[in-house]
Amino acid sequence: MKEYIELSKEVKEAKENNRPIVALESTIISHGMPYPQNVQMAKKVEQIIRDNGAVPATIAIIDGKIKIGLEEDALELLANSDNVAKVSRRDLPEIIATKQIGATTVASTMICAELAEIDFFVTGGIGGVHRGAESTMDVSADLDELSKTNVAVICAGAKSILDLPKTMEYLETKGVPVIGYQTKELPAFFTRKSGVELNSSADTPEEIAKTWKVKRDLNLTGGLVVANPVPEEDELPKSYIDSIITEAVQEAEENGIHGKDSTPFLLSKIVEKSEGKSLVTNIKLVENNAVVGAKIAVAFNQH
Ligand code: PSU
Ligand code: MN
Repeated sequence: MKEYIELSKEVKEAKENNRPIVALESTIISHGMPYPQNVQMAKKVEQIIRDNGAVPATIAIIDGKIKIGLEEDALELLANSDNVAKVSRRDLPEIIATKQIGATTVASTMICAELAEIDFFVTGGIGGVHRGAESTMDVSADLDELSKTNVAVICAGAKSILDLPKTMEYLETKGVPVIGYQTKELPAFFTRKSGVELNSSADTPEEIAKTWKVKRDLNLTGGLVVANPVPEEDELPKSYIDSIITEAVQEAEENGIHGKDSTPFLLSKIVEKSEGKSLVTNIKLVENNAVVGAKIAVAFNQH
């Protein structure tokens, strides 16, 4: 298995010195944001993690290897090439075997992080049950991954391109804890509120680190979601973004967009329709998640 995994120098040193490490995904770079904001975001988020006492490990597939920790040229390649595959669990073996460039989703980043023994992973939003899933059966592989792979994911909830109540039902069925960070309500990515009440909330990174430790000690297989709302000053007005999302979902339907193309299509439509406002908020919330994720990893490391 080791033959497929390659750690960057920074990550290797962090492992040798038992330092806290935070994984980052690359689909958000290649398929979630336009260039050059995507690569700027990726670098800044890595720096925020360092500034908060942890070591960043952005994950991607390059040259037949799972790269754990990327140099600047690799980040640039992922951000600005048009032949980057979107790699979920299904795609991982093929993309490695055929030596394609692959950007990892939440699901495959969790798999790779677990292989590299990294417990914490920061991103923007997780995939979920899509609106209309009762007819399309479009449910992100991220949700199943959360039920079986031992990585805690720090995010700003999920976009309301998804059906949030159904997403929560699915996670409940699969036994995945969703902990609101300083909130009792599931955040909806661009907005702090969704109207969906949470079963758990925590006020400090230490509390989350403790819960994670107990989950691991009990061998309760699977991940955990930390739902961290976008800062108040960066959130978008709910009615404004909701109407844009509804339009985007409708256009996806009219264009017959489905499968792995669905989420990237919706994300880029939302950026286009909001004239970039959604992108600004998206970047801010990932940065905010990086602060919290690094603090949780640091707290866990002290146990
Ligand atoms: N949601 C976002 N930004 C993203 C994604 C989701 O707000 O970039 C990406 C993540 O990589 C996530 C993936 O794992 O989309 C989900 O895709 P799908 O719905 O095809 O499972
Ligand atoms: Mn899907």
